[in-house]
Amino acid sequence: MIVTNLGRPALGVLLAGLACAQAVGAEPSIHIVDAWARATPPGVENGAVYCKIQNHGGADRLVGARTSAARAVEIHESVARNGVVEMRLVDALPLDTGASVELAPGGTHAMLVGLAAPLVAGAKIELTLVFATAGVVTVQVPVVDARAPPPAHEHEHRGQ
Ligand SMILES: [Cu+2]
Repeated sequence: MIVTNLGRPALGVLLAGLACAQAVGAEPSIHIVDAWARATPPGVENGAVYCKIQNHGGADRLVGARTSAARAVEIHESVARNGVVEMRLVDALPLDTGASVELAPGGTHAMLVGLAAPLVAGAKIELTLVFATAGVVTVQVPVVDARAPPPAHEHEHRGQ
């Protein structure tokens, strides 16, 4: 009798174990770590998100991003030219096998274009990154009041 009574719970545990194994197997090969967004003062239209993208899978490409916090998300790289830092739109950010690519102030960043509201320190926004192979990866991004403000010219070169 005792064996019979334990039958169903034991099966349940077994199935739970299988489901867990599947979840681990389906874990995305792309990891996003240390994500943060710079807090923005009222009236500023654009924001920026920084993070590290770690690719534990095969060669891949970051091909897009979106967030409910802004009208659009563009991948930009900052390029110094004639002593002036300009931003350039990146269609696709290549990620070699095993690569760790850092999006950081003064370099490549995810630009939030047309903020729905100012980014307030302490808040969190959700950012979805789209990879050609790994698919969609969504991360929670804390908004940080960065101590060092970016150079005033950092984001003033669109359309030139
Ligand atoms: Cu930018």
